[in-house]
Amino acid sequence: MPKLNSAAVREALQTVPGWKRRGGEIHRRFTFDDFAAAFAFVTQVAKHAQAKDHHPDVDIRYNQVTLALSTHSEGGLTEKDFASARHYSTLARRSGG
Ligand code: H2B
Repeated sequence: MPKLNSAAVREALQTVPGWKRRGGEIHRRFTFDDFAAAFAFVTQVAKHAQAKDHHPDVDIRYNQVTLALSTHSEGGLTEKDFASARHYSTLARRSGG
């Protein structure tokens, strides 16, 4: 899967509200009711990451979860990262995030 150029990244970012670019990755913070809800979300994220063999960086702070995505093998962002971001946004919405 090819690395996206800057113009393609800007276009792809429009499809993932709330996600921001930071260098060669995109990140978003999700807020839940409490730690249990945040952790349950992360469990769903982990299942998807394993299924797709594409793993986000995960930071959990009580009820806040920050996910960061990049494609290490390409040294930047690919459509894989944006597909994952869209999925995680949907999962979070369903989990009250
Ligand atoms: N996750 C992410 N985010 N980027 C990768 O390039 C990547 C990954 N590569 N998960 C996968 C695993 C690779 O290391 C394995 C061997 O398929």
